[in-house]
Amino acid sequence: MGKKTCFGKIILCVLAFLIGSTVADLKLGFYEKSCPNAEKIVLAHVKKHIPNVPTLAAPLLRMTFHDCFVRGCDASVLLNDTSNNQAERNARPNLSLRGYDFIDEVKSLLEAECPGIVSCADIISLVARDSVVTTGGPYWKVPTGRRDGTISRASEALNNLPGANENFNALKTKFELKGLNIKDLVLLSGAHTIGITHCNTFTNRIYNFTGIGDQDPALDNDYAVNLRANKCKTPTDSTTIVEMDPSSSKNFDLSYYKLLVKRRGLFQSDATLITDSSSIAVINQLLKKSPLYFFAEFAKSMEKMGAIGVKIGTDGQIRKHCALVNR
Ligand code: HEM
Ligand SMILES: *[C@@H]1O[C@H](CO)[C@@H](O)[C@H](O)[C@H]1NC(C)=O
Ligand SMILES: *[C@@H]1O[C@H](CO)[C@@H](O)[C@H](O)[C@H]1NC(C)=O
Ligand SMILES: CC(=O)N[C@H]1CO[C@H](CO)[C@@H](O)[C@@H]1O
Repeated sequence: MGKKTCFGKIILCVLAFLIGSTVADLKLGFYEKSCPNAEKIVLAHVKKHIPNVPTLAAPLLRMTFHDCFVRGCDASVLLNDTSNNQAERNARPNLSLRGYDFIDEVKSLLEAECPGIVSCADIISLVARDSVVTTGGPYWKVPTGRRDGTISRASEALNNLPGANENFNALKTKFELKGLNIKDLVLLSGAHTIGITHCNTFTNRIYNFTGIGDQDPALDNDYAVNLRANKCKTPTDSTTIVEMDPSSSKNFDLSYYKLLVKRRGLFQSDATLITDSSSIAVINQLLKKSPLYFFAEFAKSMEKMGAIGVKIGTDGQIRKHCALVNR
């Protein structure tokens, strides 16, 4: 961030500095001495199971986003409710966040190998990367050494996680608050090249956009007609599953961006990426180049996201069970 922008946005700059200063403290192969097989065990478990359930790669990738945007990448997303606290995983945006069991399985294997050493936060990050790679997606570096948080609040998930109906400025602000820029926003949204959603995240766009029974003019008409006829047949459907990138929802490729420019982004948060000139520039650049360029740029943004607000050194703890704070 240049000096000029810093003067206007002192708070963002301080944040960016704080985030930047912790990046250096995560390191590749953090468990090399303390638990030499840790990363191999994670990869082996992913390779053994994800090919049988390839649709799990998407929610595991999404989990890093939901973890890192709330209190930093500290596995706060995995904590269970307690008698006097509603945790992040029970906040509305978690709807259908899946893969908790998978993370728990990996954690059990690692606790058996080296008790109390490998954090749940690192497990989330490693599992996401390995799952995406195993299904043919991009590789990114995952420096480790994150420690686990002890606090998880549903209200913070609601405040920090962007919603499917947010506009460009809202998304931009939420990403900036995490030290991520417009390019990161466009690239990370590219994760919607895999995975699924439920009708209720976008039915407003096809049934009742402004409250007069209309559809979102930003959505391609043929696409809207098709969604109503074949997918979300009623305005109240909340169970039918829809791919964000139909026909290639299992492939990590450029087709998400191809759809965006055809006005077929499924969420408003996707569609809005073609309403800003610098965001459009990033999309056009991606579309001009090969998928490998997308992979390389996506990797950089994932590395940035994976370093948000991490707890290191003696901060936090290494949870024994990912859903519970150590007693
Ligand atoms: C830019 C703001 C974002 C918004 C508003 C958003 C919103 C959503 C919503 C509403 C869903 C569907 C949930 C459901 O109905 O089950 C979803 C799915 C998904 N999101 Fe995002 N998302 C955003 C960014 C990201 C980022 C940064 C990532 C990861 C890098 C990501 C990865 C995914 C994946 C992989 C799925 C599919 C999950 C599955 O198949 O279960 N999203 N997102
Ligand atoms: C955490 O909550 C989930 C969902 O309610 C439950 O299945 C699981 O057993 C809980 N984990 C622990 C360790 O209490
Ligand atoms: C659209 O939304 C408005 C305002 O919420 C509601 O009064 C109306 O009944 C809805 N119309 C349809 C066709 O669902
Ligand atoms: C997977 C999970 O924990 N889902 C929860 C998300 O939040 C809703 C409440 O808003 C719960 O009912 C779900 O169980």
